[in-house]
Amino acid sequence: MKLLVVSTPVGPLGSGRGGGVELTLTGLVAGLLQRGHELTVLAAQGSELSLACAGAALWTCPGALQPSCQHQGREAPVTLPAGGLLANLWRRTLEAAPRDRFDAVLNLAYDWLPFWLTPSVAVPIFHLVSMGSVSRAMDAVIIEVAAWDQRRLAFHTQAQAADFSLPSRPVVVGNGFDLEAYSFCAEPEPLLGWVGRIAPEKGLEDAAAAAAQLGERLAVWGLVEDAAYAAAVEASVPAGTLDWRGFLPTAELQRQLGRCRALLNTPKWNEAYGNVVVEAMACGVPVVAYRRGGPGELVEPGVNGLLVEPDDVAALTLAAQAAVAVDRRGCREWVERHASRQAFAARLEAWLQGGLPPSRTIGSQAVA
Ligand code: HBI
Repeated sequence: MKLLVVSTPVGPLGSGRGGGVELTLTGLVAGLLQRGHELTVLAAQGSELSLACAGAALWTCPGALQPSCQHQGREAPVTLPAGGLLANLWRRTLEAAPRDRFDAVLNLAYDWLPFWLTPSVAVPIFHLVSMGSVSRAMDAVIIEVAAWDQRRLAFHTQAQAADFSLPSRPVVVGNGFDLEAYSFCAEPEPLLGWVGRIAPEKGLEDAAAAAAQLGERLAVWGLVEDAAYAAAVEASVPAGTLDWRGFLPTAELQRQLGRCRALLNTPKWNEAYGNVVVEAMACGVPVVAYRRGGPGELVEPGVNGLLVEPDDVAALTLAAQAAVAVDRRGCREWVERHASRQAFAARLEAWLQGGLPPSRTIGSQAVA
């Protein structure tokens, strides 16, 4: 298939502002390229594609970055900044799709406009929904597409899809990672880890409290999206408990993350998937997570980590101690079975081809 992948308008690829969706885009582009599809990526000016995506064309667009939607509140109206990147991305998409004869457009933005356009344009637009329910405006437009043709939607986990009242069983595609990029570490240091955008919905304060309770250090990796929140968490535990490591590219992150004896994952919201959970397991690091959202579905107690009742810091602390009993090789093997790039791309291909009218080109030959 000839596919146009449209990225998130919150920031350029490679900046970390897109959060998990940047990793998802890299995985799906590289995976679909490996399966012989022809890909073009449309993203914000200043975007860079990783080496694994070198076979894809990269088109970029200028424009004012879209405000991140998960901090706007459930009743927030849809915003479209003047000279906005989102509008530019979709003007470019609607012009290029028929002209360059793309078989399908794959949207990764969690924004109103591309969902709203879907039933009204000839080119098949598919959406890999990147978050759970965040606002009434987004819920409404996602459900509108589902009512029109739910084959155009895919979700990362059942827990995420369950946020939306969908007419039929959701397509769940998980996620996919380049496992060669993650090296297994058999002998960890006495270090706990936490990875994610530093923002309230990620619940860093609970992991900090558990580490302080155990008298252990907690290494923290991620873009500080909310500085006031980060400062408040720092002040909530004894000095030296938190070891702030910043936002690192995958190669460096996995090298450091692999040394942790466990990752604490403390989402306060319905985390759609939990990339960091799989990245840790890929390095052999067991994950102690709240039984919530995607991580609640990805962690198999005793196999690749432990699950804890949400927001129960005392239970999180006990489980963080018990995590030493989880076999590190078993964590890596779980990822190889469920979250490789190849497995993800196969699920994506099945989803896209299942939603296309049979007459469109499948693979490189036109079919009758
Ligand atoms: N906000 N408006 C908007 N659009 C997005 O695509 C978006 C977002 N916030 C966060 C986000 N995407 C990604 O971090 C998701 O993968 C979570």
